[in-house]
Amino acid sequence: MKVIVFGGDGYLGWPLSLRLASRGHEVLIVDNLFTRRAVTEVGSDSAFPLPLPDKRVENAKKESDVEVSFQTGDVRDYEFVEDMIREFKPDAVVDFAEQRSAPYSMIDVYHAVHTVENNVRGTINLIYAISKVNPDIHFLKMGTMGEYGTPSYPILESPEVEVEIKGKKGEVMFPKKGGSYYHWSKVFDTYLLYWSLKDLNVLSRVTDIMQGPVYGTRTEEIKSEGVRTRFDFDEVWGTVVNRFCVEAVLGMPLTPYGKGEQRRGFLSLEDSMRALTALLENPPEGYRVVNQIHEVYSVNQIAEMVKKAGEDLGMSVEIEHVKNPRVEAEQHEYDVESKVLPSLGATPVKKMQDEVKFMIEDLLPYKDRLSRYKGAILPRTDWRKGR
Ligand code: NAD
Ligand code: USQ
Repeated sequence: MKVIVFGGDGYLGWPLSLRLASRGHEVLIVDNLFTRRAVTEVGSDSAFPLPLPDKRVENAKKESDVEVSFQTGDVRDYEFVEDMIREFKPDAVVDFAEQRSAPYSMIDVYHAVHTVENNVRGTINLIYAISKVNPDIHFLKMGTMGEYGTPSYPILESPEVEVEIKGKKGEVMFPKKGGSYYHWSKVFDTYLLYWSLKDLNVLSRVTDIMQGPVYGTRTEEIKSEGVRTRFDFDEVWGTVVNRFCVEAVLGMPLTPYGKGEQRRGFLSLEDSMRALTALLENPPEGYRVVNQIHEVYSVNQIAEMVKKAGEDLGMSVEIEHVKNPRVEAEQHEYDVESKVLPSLGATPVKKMQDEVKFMIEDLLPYKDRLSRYKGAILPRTDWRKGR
């Protein structure tokens, strides 16, 4: 297969590019390096030093014997996107090129607008470019489980659901409820994609995969420093498991927000890569929504797991709940249907309780680097007051 990975410089895009290339696919990465700049903007940096794109590509060849190409560019630039697709002639296009931090989208009006504009504009550009160049291209879009919110009803793996209103039945799009401007931008992406395929009929194969927060430092291809993927841990860009591991390494108390009973479906970086690869290698006819739900844990359970892993490694780890800066349910149902990935044989191979130990071990040699950004760790971005 030939695949363009838009957003391939990021946490998920880089390891996916390595994974696809190592399986013999031809990969072109396109990225405008936004996340590198935006993490600096909030006073932090990746836990592992990130080589510049050319060097990264060179390291991949040297250290992992994997060949990928890199093109700097912005998915918001329609002519550029269409040219890339016309010239490279991909079988599949992966779209990771989005502003992906919920707290970043809640900093102020400018960050909210940037998030929605960046994400939705990129999606529309890709819909147009694919439909114009070759509607048969498989468009794999990374959605997010957070599009659904935390409802009291089961979350089905279906784009539509039947409703009855005043005695009349009809199909509506599966209900969504974002918890940040970021999450709402993903909801809008989903609606646009489904409508473009089903009603406009300008796309023929779309996978909209909903993943929960991804954690981890390792994949099969990432074995040396030069090919590591970025790893964020500050209050804006770090996701909860990754943050807790860094807090443990720095001797800071782990920070469950509020009651800590919020539950999410977590998955390791390796399991995320396996799922995405299986979906790309098995494209759908039409529209496919995929819920990837591997390990459902509360934030409190994760804190306990990281504490135990740290203590097993001889560290002393405390847990200290902090006031929740977000607007979210801290106790809720989470009943998620997930049939597509198991049907493709993509079942989880990693367990969080093992992985967090490896993560702490991988992070320990970078303790001095991490401590430089200690001031960026405690939550400052409040959903109602901003930053
Ligand atoms: P990331 O920020 O590390 O990667 C996103 C990449 O896209 C970055 O390299 C960034 O520079 C690039 N980008 C952003 N806007 C762009 C633009 N306009 N043009 C070109 N490139 C652009 O984020 P990630 O964690 O790798 O997430 C990738 C995707 O997966 C996102 O769509 C995110 O919403 C989704 N997702 C992430 C997680 C998670 O836990 N990390 C979980 C579920 C879904
Ligand atoms: N949380 C804590 N303590 C912390 C950090 C977070 O208790 O120190 C809590 C949050 O309040 C939230 C949960 O952990 O309830 C998850 O937060 P997160 O920062 O790990 O994840 P989130 O903001 O939801 O976003 C991440 C990715 C995003 C992706 C999403 C999947 O950044 O790109 O879409 O996970 S999901 O959560 O399923 O929507």
